[in-house]
Amino acid sequence: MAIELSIIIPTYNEKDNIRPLLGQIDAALRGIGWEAIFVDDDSPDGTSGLIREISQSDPRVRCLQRIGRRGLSSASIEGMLSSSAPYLAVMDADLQHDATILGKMLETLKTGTFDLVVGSRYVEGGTLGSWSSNRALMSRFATWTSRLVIKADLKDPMSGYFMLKRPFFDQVVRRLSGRGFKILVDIFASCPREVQFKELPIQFGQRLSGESKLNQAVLYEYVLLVIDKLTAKFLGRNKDK
Ligand SMILES: Nc1nc2c(ncn2[C@@H]2O[C@H](COP(=O)(O)OP(=O)(O)OP(=O)(O)O)[C@@H](O)[C@H]2O)c(=O)[nH]1
Ligand SMILES: [Mg+2]
Repeated sequence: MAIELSIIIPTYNEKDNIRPLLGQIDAALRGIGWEAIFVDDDSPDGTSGLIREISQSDPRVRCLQRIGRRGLSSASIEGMLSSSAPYLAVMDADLQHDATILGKMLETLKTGTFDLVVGSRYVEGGTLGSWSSNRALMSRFATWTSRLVIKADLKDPMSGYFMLKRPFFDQVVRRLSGRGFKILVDIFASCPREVQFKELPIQFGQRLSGESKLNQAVLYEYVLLVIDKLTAKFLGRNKDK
């Protein structure tokens, strides 16, 4: 079966989540040609070794191991660049992203004129799960700040779960900053035209295994991304004059 959809999954110390995640993807995408491209930043827990072991018996599974690098956005971009499928999805490895909507995301892209579909926690039917009020506040704050660089009325720009069409990716890829962990903000802020998008509700799951990588560095990198994009915006404007 031809590969129609590549699912890019950035990983850092997610060993125990890999097999359950592949099981969920497989169940969700019966009858669809898919592949999973894990982009692992040399996790000390041996995540890449396990993925390669699985690839031996399942050629739909691949591992792109990066050494001396970190960052979810650059991992996602490089994973997408390593695929030749017409549809590309990005999702977390920790089972927080509900794989059952992958089919619906694909269908939405195939039947509509959208460039991109987002799994959103902030549209009707979506939920945050059991986040602490601090964490929810931080996410709201980051979402609000993203308005500085994104014109679109995107309710969940912090989402790491989305699917897009390859021609759209090709259109934005050279403009991406690739900095930090918030690639959706990067994509929207880098697109030279209005992005045609749809948000589908997701119920954000609980991380069952492994540790969260959300820390101050993630916040710091996010602020740098916004500054980067703001600078580009102003420089671009000056050039137009
Ligand atoms: N390749 C790569 N993957 C990363 C890196 N940091 C995080 N990830 C992966 O990116 C995904 C999201 O990271 P999480 O730590 O789950 O971030 P989060 O979902 O915002 O935080 P929690 O809700 O606490 O889990 C997971 O699959 C991580 O393994 C990184 O530096 N490199
Ligand atoms: Mg997570």
